[in-house]
Amino acid sequence: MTTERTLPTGFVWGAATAAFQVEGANAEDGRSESIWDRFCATPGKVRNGDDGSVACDFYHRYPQDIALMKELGLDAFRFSVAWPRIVPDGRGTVNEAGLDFYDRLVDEVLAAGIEPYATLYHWDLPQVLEDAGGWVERGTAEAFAEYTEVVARRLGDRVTNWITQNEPRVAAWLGYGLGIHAPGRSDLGEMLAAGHHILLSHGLAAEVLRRDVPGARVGIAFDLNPVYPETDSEADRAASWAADGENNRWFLDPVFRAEYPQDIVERWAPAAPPVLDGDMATIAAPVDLLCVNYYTRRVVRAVEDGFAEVYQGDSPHTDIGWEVVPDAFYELLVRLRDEYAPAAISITENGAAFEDIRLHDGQVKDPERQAYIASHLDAVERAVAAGVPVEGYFVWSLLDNFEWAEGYRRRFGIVYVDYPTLERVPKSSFHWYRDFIAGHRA
Ligand code: IFM
Repeated sequence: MTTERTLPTGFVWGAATAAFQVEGANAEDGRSESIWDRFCATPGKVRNGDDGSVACDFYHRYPQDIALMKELGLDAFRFSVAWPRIVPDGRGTVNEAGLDFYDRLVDEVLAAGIEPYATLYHWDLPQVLEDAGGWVERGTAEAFAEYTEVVARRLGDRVTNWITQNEPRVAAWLGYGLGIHAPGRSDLGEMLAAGHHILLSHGLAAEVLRRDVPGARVGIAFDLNPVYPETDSEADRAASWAADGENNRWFLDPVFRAEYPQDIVERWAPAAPPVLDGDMATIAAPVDLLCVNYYTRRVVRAVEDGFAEVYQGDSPHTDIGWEVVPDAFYELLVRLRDEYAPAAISITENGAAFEDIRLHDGQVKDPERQAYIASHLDAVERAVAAGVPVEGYFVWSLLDNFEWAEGYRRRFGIVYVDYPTLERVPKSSFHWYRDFIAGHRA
């Protein structure tokens, strides 16, 4: 690890959350049901039967959480807007009370001297739209553009940085292909349609933001998992390239090259994304920010019908079973610069789940999480030194929160949330991150 501080002045220090994972209050002020409310209510879908009805109660406790952000010395806070709060019917009538919440949130974040980064979709589709076909239908992308317009008109005078979609791969592959995330569908054709319409919705929303928010900076967040072959054999290298295509190139190529990767198109044929004339140009309109969510890599070997994941037994892993590989993060960032040349990169998520235990004195010590973040920040520093245009880093997450199908069992926060009381307890990684940021500023 480097010991010198090499990140440039002006580097953006942040922390991230997402609406469904922290807000709670899911029946308040006119919010409608989302696909995640429905999924949680479906027996056997979410560990322990957990749901988002209370979560961290961020909806009511956000002033306290902004005070914590201030104590950290953050430059920026990434949050997401819940579509079911803003347009409860998916299309049409706007719910002013929902907009008012984000209005207050943005004002208080700014009053704390922190820049808001707004994500427009972090997986909480209004259930009513899913009932009409969800992301498999092109109309959902159009509805997303309408919703974007409503949010942009209300917050655009104060929010400059916008992330249209968070992790389209997870939303489409896990939600429509594997059925392990909401809405729980498992069909290859539906998965490809959902993925395409989510990318299309990004392009349509970007047009709205550029039109309605002067000076808007627009980005899209991808979960990028660099893939490595188990051995140097030709078969394993081909398997690794295919896995990379499904995980990474399928999303990067449309946005940066206006095309889907041909090798994966062939692999999935006859299933195909429903591309209409003009879609790829809409998707590929230039973005200001490539937002990278990085947690781990994948190692694969060739098997008869493609590739299989190979568990790296000798490596350290986090509590959720993800291998800790900061060098893969560095290599990913260099590759993104070399192959896609984004104008700027922001690390909009990086962090680790570990099983935190509250000590008898009430404190939470999490040296493993601290080491994870430190080693990944070191990878960012090395990438910046190598000329990769990374402009910011958002730790995932500010708070322990609802980890989707894993419920509340997995803790990613640098602030511990005692769920029975909702008390916030800054972990030792919180204090370390605060000092690290201050050290860089100094
Ligand atoms: O909690 C999630 C987040 O919502 C999206 N990116 C990955 C995180 C950890 O799984």
